[in-house]
Amino acid sequence: MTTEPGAQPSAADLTERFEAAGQGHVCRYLPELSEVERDGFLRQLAALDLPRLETLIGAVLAAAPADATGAVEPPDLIECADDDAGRARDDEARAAGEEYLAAGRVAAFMVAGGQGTRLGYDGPKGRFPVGPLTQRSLFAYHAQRVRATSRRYGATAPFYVMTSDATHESTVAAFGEAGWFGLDPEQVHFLTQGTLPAIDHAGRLLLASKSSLALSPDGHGGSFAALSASGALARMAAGGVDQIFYFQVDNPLAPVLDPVFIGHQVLAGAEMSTKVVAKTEPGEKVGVLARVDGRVGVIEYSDLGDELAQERDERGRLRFRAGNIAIHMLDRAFVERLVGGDLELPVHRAEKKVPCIDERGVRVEPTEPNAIKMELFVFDALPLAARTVTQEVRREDEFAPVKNAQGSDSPRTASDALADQARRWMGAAGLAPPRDLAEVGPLFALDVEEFRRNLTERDTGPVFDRS
Ligand code: UD2
Repeated sequence: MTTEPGAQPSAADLTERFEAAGQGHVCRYLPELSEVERDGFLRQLAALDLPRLETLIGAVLAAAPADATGAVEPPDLIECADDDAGRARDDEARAAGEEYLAAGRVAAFMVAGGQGTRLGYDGPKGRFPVGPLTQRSLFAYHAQRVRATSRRYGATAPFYVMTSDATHESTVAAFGEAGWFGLDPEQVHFLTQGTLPAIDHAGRLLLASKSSLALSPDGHGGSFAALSASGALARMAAGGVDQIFYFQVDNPLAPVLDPVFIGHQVLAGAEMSTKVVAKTEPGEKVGVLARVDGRVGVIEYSDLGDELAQERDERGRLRFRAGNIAIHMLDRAFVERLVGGDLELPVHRAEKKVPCIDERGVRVEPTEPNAIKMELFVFDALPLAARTVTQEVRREDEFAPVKNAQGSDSPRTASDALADQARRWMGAAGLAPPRDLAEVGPLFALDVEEFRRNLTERDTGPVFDRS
């Protein structure tokens, strides 16, 4: 949401520009501000790309929430391997992915800019402890997987971490305090996503104070612009990285840098790929992958409509069961094409309570939603990709998100999923799983085969770890 730095326009210039855009009210308090406040605010205003903002506001005000219409079909799926043919297909993909990893051609990219409001945790979500026995944090799981993969393939995989203004400092601090989780600090790159202003229902920008706009992170779809603006894409290109493994900080089971997924993407020559799990029931709150008018995309659960959500195929499975777990492969050249062209992702609206300054200069703490926040979603790039792959995986192996403080998708359910996985691996390796908790650290094993291979007589559990 920023323009190229240049000479700072004057207060009069900016006031004129904002008035012309119907947003002159934001300049109302300029005469009351101290010099320092005024300078800061003018810089904030000058950084806004007003023409783009006008387009986004027009689009978000026009967008009527509607059920999916038109030709909606399930996507082609690479289903979970449950026979020899499926296993051979995945083995071929694994070999291709491993080649990419050994050649250092894949970066891990974690998005961690969300404010985690639903979790009610005071700090970046990634600090949250979820290890069933060691209290290992979300950050530690992900970073250790990057480290273990780099070690396994003898090539350093760069680890890009996207933060927002709200999470940046605390995220960098968490990595520092943890000694970079054993990673080489040179391997880790932080980038901060952009912001979008909150507006009222008439499309007017809201002021958080007399000298600041109410801004919030621009959604995970902001990651494309952030990868470009931060220089990450250029760094990747210079370092020979041409594939990006995208995942969310909130899922401790995310198999970061999974060679099979990388392989499916590169063997298909796909520009963007997605992992999905079978939805547990029609009402489950995950977006589903679908083909809309022939193009693959994600339909948010709130937009699918009851009828489609309930439909079953000839085997009795939900027709639209491909639940998006927000793990994607991105071809670097595709991201460059997205940010280099005029392709603008659609903007989504969220009704929120945003404290602000009213017309009389009085601070309002709303009790009802008073504002629209605008957000971009990463999966809206799918229909823009020339080719995509959708790979179905087992939920118990790859998806246990931490969203809520309690109940479903909570730290408790994530921790239980990690313990269940550890017990399953123990059983598969011929060890008697304990009745209660067990835990496998990523540096001990990234998958069940590695778990079996790495077991020695000393490893009796219930914690299996290496440094
Ligand atoms: C998302 C998907 C949903 C499903 C689910 C899987 C959307 C709108 N929906 O639901 O379809 O796939 O995840 O877990 O995405 N983030 C940023 N910057 C932002 C906003 C979010 O980095 O501005 C990160 C955030 O730190 C987190 C992830 O994106 O890692 C997901 O954000 P969320 O929890 O708001 O998404 P959610 O649960 O609505």
